[in-house]
Amino acid sequence: MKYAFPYNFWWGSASSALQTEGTREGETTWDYWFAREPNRFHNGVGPQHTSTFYQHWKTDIQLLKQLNHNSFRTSISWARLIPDGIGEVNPDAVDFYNQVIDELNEQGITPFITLFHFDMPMAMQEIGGWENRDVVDAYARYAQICFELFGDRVLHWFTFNEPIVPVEGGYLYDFHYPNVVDFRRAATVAYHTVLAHAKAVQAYRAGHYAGEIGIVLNLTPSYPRSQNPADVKAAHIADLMFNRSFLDPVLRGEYPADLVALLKSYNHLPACKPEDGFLIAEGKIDLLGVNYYQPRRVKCRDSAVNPQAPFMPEWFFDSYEMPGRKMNPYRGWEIYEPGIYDILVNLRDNYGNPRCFISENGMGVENEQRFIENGQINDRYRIEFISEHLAWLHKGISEGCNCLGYHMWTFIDNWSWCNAYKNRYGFIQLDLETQQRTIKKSGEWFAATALNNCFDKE
Ligand code: BGP
Repeated sequence: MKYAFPYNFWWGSASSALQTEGTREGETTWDYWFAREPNRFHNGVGPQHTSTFYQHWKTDIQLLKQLNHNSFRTSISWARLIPDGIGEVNPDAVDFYNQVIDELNEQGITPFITLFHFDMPMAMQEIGGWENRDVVDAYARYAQICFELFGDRVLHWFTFNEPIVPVEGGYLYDFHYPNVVDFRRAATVAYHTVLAHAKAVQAYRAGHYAGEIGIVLNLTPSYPRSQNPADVKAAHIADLMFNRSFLDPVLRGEYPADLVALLKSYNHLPACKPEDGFLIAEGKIDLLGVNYYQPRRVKCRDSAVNPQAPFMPEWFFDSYEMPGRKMNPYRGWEIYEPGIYDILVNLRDNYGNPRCFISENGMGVENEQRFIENGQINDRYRIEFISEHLAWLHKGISEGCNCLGYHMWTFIDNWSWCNAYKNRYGFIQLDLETQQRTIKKSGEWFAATALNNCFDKE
């Protein structure tokens, strides 16, 4: 069958500043944490050793072109642009981002720019990070500076990438700095992130820029083990905590009433100010980026909660391993292609069918050198992964979902937070020793699909 996509469909990939650029003076939480606990990073590789985009941006953009990208998302590093978070703007950073943005535009690749992709300037973390409302204001200033500097040539802005992840990693589950385990603080961080988002949207609207502004959310659908009401309730609460805690404010301009009621009943609501509600309502977006990697499967808890244990989302559900599930064993994530369709249908039916696109989807695989044939990685599994997801996305579009594009994670193998270079995601193989870039089979497949705006599959 032939899967054809709408005219002007966005074909591209996503990356982030910290994971690709390298060579940075402004310190982030990642640099700080790595200096103290290098053992927490796979093979002791830290965030200064990434895929050298700072040096190779021009030739890398040529590679994007070879992959027939018409769009590409990356982020601006707040710590590179304003090293202490609040003070002087670094002119070298302005030059660098100007050059990247101009070159992308010149090559016919529309730049999509994220303002915050997990990389908090350390100076901001030192005063409390997202727990401190002063950091919200500092972020709003940083966003405004970016709009003023680059807003004439960047027409697609994203305030945050996966804002729930720093909440989960940094304040609940110990996989980001500052490694806190405390639900109330987590809720405050999430809440202040929504306020920061809304302030950036407000600043963007006030500046009357030509483009649009949105956010990128990892909408991990919550599937109940069964239709038993106890399982359905468990899935509903997981959905409220992990998806709707951001989705509802940015699309509806308010929090779900049952999430507020739940947190209130456990005395875990963050401190609010009376004017916050108005601000959140102003934070409604023009465009939603959806990152989709895996589903979340839950069931009702088997055991009673230990009242001595810290309050956690898992007080309300257990995770559920569906028999026969398909796994990506390297990342430990389930692969469930219909999830992409379910997300789009949910947006269509429950959120007014917003303009959206798949902003990340991808498959990290370990030790890909074993698949080299005639000097090239033959990553058939990745082609299968993409085409299966695209088939479900296509079905969504044919049923009226407003999905405008598909971006892969990622274009060149890059540094991956605590996993560093363990799992490779790129269309292009990176040789860590020589920094040489070689297109994988999946890159060729994607280039052909983007060029033809369609692909064939049985
Ligand atoms: C997303 C992030 C990316 C990227 C990707 C792959 O959550 O937005 O930054 O890292 O996941 O995940 P990982 O690197 O953890 O394997």
